[in-house]
Amino acid sequence: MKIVALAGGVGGAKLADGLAQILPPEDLTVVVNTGDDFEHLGLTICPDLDTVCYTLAGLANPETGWGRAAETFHVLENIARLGGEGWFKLGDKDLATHIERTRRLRSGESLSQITRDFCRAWGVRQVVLPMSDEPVRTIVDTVEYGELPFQEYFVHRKCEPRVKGFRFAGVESAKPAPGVLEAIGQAQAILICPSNPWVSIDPILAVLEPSAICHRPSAIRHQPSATVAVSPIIGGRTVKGPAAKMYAELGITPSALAVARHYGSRLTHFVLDKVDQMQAAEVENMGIQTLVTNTIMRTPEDRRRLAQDVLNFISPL
Ligand code: FO1
Repeated sequence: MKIVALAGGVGGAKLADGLAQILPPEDLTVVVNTGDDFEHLGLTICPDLDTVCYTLAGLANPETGWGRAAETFHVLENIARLGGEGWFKLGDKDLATHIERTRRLRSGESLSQITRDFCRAWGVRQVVLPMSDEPVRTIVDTVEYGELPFQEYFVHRKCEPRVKGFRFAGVESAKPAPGVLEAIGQAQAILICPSNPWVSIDPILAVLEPSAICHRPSAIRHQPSATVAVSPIIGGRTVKGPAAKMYAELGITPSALAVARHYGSRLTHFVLDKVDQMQAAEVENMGIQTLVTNTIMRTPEDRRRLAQDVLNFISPL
């Protein structure tokens, strides 16, 4: 079964890894958010793309989920000692990725080409695509500071400012990266990973729609048989990251149901955790089939089990 997974950072990377443990590599394409990319220390940093690639390559830091395993920070420590910026923790191995990617971007190569080559070098056999080769930058509108670039909000200010809204600068002129629409056209299902709906998945949807996955007759050519989302909100909270806080600050009670409503009529199927099973009926009332299962991914086996549950759920298609 050919699957296109839409993924942001750590949660998306974990489920993509679960799928990669089951599916033949040619059956999995991961389309990754680039809205939280930014320019830092003169380098182009693509955190979600790197998180997905490192995870699929078995190179990711198991404690943080982002960055490299067995990492050192000599370069950053020395930059900070010189008075430079040390708040974004770029490790020495990780820096090699950013330096080489930035060099190739500056010489005119596209992010998708570079990602394909890096994946080959790291032994990643699945297709990993940035959502777009054109820069899109997530801007977080906050009560305290007005608009903040994403990493300024997320890492530098530790998600503490209260959010009022989001925009994706550059999205109007950003096309899906080469291969994205083709993969969607051939997929039996689109899987929206348990990533942050506001800042990991919405930027991807903003690039893809209306041409790719909205369930309208005009898009029928590209329409996959199923669009399934896995809720990142479990018992009103997130395993990691500020999605629940964002829902609350935007006046929406954080819940799996809120996530299902967020994606709305795009969804044919929805996966929610056992602790939220009381919400399944209301999601079903929206005309969306539900699966209630364990969705927490602590171990590689958990990733595989959740991926298998999702595949079994949509496989009658
Ligand atoms: N997240 C943090 O909370 N603090 C960091 O210092 C940090 C550094 C970092 C370096 C490389 C990388 O690929 C990711 C990194 N992240 C860090 C994670 C990242 O900022 C976020 O998880 C994503 O942007 C949100 O999906």
